[in-house]
Amino acid sequence: MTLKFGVIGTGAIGREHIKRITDKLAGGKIVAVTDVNLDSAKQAVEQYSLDATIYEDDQALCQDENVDAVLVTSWGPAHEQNVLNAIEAGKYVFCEKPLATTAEGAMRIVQAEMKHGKKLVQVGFMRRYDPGYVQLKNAIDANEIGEPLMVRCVHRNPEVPETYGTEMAVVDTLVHEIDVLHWLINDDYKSVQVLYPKKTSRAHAGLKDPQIIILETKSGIIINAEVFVNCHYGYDIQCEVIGEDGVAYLPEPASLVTRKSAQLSQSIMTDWKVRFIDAYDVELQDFMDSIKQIGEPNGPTAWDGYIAAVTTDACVKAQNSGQKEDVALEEKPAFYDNKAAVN
Ligand code: NAI
Ligand code: NAD
Ligand code: ISE
Repeated sequence: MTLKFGVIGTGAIGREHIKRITDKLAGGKIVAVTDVNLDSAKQAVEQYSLDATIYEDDQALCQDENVDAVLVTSWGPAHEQNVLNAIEAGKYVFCEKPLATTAEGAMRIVQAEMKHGKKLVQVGFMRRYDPGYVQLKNAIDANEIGEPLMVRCVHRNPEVPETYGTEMAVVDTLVHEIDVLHWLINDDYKSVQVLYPKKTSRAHAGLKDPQIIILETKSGIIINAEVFVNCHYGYDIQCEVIGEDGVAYLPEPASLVTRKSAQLSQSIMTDWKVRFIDAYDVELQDFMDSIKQIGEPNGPTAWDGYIAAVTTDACVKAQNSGQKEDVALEEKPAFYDNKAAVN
């Protein structure tokens, strides 16, 4: 069985996912596309020689009977309505992060999915599929470093466009750490505080960069996360978990080491598309395979999207108040307790 996708948003990551579903992964096909910029949708169809219907809006795309699953790769503020339209049409939906830009928005999706009665939604938190993070999680779960006490992490981008504002540092960028870290250390967030170090001269006027975000978990683990999106030198993701018995590091991506002209060197990646390329492949393949095998997606759920949104809301509040802010989650509904296993 081929899973037929309708794509909402044919920008940077929309095209990356179209390409991998069309050329690389097994069992999926793009049959419909839309973008608020219709020219972009038309270009994507031409670029990848797709046999796909171009729709004027997301609602019409979701209602297409030929579409089994909707891929949401529009910009963040559009995701909530895109996903609600897909659920309304009873379609599976793979939504790039963030699921919604507010906790209330994410909760509306959770409620719509529960009302539908079956899991339809997977959120694009691809780091859970990255081999390095999986190794780190296995080490923590196997108690190799003892109880985790502290985490230090770094999320650096070489540069960002003028449209990237201070809030996006948490809603668009830190959201990856927010999702992967609570999964990694099996704990929930309790509070968050944001500090602003000296601003880089490379950040535009409306952006505070870098930022330090301090998250505390319910068991007392302190996470110190740096977001620095004009670091200039590369795309650099680091994570170090300090436990009672030892320390575990996220492996650096494999890279050739050279010795030349009295220098020992290794290159650093510059592009998110390349840094997590395997994880994007595996997450989308898993989405397709689990729908075929167990009738529902098996990856990060709408509830994970809700946890991320509550936490980013608290981070935005902390950005503005300068104070420690609470992360207040609703009780997890039983609907999200049982994770079906892929055979
Ligand atoms: P982009 O700006 O290149 O593309 C977004 C596209 O969506 C544009 O073509 C825009 O015209 C279209 N669009 C916006 N609103 C729309 C709407 N309401 N209906 C239909 N089309 C709409 O952005 P990019 O970089 O592709 O990011 C898209 C999403 O993917 C974002 O949510 C971003 O957070 C996420 N993303 C995730 C990454 C990851 O590592 N998982 C990496 C990059 C982006
Ligand atoms: P982009 O700006 O390149 O593309 C977004 C596209 O969506 C644009 O073509 C835009 O016209 C279209 N669009 C916006 N609103 C729309 C709407 N309501 N309906 C239809 N189309 C709409 O952005 P991008 O870099 O591709 O990012 C898109 C999403 O992917 C963002 O949510 C971003 O956070 C996420 N993203 C995730 C990762 C990741 O590592 N998982 C990486 C990059 C982007
Ligand atoms: C982008 O949307 C992503 O998701 C990238 O992974 C992240 O590094 C970047 O900061 C975001 O803007």
